[in-house]
Amino acid sequence: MRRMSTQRTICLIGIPSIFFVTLIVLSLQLRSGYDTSTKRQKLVSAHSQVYESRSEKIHRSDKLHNSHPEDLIYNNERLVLLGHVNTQEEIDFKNNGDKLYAFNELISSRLSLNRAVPDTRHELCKTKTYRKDLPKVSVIICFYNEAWSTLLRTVHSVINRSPAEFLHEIILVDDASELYHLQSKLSEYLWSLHPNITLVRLPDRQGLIRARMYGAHVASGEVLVFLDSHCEVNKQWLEPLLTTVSESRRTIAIPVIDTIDPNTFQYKASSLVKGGFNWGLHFRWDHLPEDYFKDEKSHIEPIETPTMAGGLFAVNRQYFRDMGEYDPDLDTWGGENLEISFRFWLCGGRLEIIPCSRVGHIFRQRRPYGSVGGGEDTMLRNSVRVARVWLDDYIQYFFQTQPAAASVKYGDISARVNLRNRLECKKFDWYLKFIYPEQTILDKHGHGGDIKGGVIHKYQPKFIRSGHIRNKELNLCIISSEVVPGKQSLLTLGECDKSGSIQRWNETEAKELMLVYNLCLDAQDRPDKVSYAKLMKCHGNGGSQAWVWSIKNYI
Ligand code: UD2
Ligand code: MN
Repeated sequence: MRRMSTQRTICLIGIPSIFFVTLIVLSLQLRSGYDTSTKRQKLVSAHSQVYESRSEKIHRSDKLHNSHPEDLIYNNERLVLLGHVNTQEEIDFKNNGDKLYAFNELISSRLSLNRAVPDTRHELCKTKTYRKDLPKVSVIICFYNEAWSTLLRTVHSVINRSPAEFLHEIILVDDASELYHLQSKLSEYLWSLHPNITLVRLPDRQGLIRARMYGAHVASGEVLVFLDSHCEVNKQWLEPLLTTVSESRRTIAIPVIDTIDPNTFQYKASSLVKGGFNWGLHFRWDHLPEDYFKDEKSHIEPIETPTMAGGLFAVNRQYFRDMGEYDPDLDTWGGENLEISFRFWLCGGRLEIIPCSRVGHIFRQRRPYGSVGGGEDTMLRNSVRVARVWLDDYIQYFFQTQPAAASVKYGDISARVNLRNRLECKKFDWYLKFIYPEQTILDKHGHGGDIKGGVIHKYQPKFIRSGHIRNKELNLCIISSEVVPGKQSLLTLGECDKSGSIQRWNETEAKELMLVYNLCLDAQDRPDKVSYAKLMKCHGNGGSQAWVWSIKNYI
């Protein structure tokens, strides 16, 4: 198998330059009237030119690695070695990467664009065979100021690991990036890489939601697959997704999202979980009921999921269009994943996670870019639009959880309300009863209760005890800065204060230390081997979030 994919890669790169990269500049704008911040644009491009000249040399080392397609560097020890910095140039490069991308670009740029990743599928997946007449796919990757190495590794992995007969085209949508390396150098590179790559440059930044819609309008494959611009698809990732969408045109097929560590670039398997949400309309992962895996086969069967994380999925192109694509008035980032999930379930579609399809994604701890036009974070306004169109009376729980939402100006939602009527969608009550019965309703104090009539098998983290985490000798406690959505919280040692919620930790049965719902203490590996702890979304997989008590003293 390995040899076959090696040959394919070399052969694609070796074909002469009769390939064309279609450079499309779309002048059409879905929404007009916002101004791009030219000041910021100038700043960023001036910065990126300096950055580019410094980084040229380091990028050159890519070429060396690339001479070994399917390079086997995924062992963590070797990744740690790759993270070493010796010169000032390398230190600057790393610091710039942290700032611009919120991941360790130094390691990434030293890794092969064709690196192999561990095959994280269940053993039963490996014996599965797929039809030869699956539909053709347009893979759409939107990006804004993405690092060279991660963007291109996404593209390389798609080319290397997708059967050529199903890969109709790859569409890259540049959401008006300002970084220098994404200008002419990128189109030149793509020109020589694959015959069917289209690069769409948006004249003004649109945000990821409208950028995806542009991509979908340019696409001509029967099926669309969306990916973020910092992914690595795994072995046989495409066939299971295409099988699901071709057998059931109304189903959105979602791969299991494996984790690429933003600090070490280690590729880690994720366990099988479902998508859910809380009443603040934040996406969350929910555990499957304990008895779910009684039968071995359940490790490879599609899993119905109430919501999806948003970035990675396959859908029939025409059905996506008929179902109203996305709300084009959702800005920059956030909310569209719950909107499309609610809409598909309520209006005749469905969402399934396909365990045999795995795609790695860099989960970073902060978003390194601001909103389109430089305004506030868009998540709340986007969520208000979603809530007002879809939640019916349950919107009270959203307002109860997010009081600031009540006064947010959310624009005109009539087109989406009309869509809901036109598609004859069900009431939100139905979704809660039949698709997300695990969801709880809130009492007036904001505590959860059961949805009447639903089957309750929700993963409720069971708290064993709760309290401070105190260093006895120093008499100091672990304290988090105020938890603000979208912002990394700082953990420090400080004076113990019994009343302080930012220092009250809940120990769960799964050995997590949870601060507020869904935020857990997570052990981070650093290339220099000094581990430290951070507050991260609870992933429920144990590992870096499982803490054991010991009486040993560590120095
Ligand atoms: C998650 C999703 C993401 C999206 C988001 C909610 C996964 C793995 N990722 O956030 O796809 O659904 O939740 O909105 O499920 N981008 C643009 N223009 C912009 C900003 C971003 O094109 O103005 C691109 C960006 O380069 C990336 C993609 O959109 O390829 C998603 O952005 P992200 O990676 O910052 O979002 P993430 O993974 O935190
Ligand atoms: Mn992402």
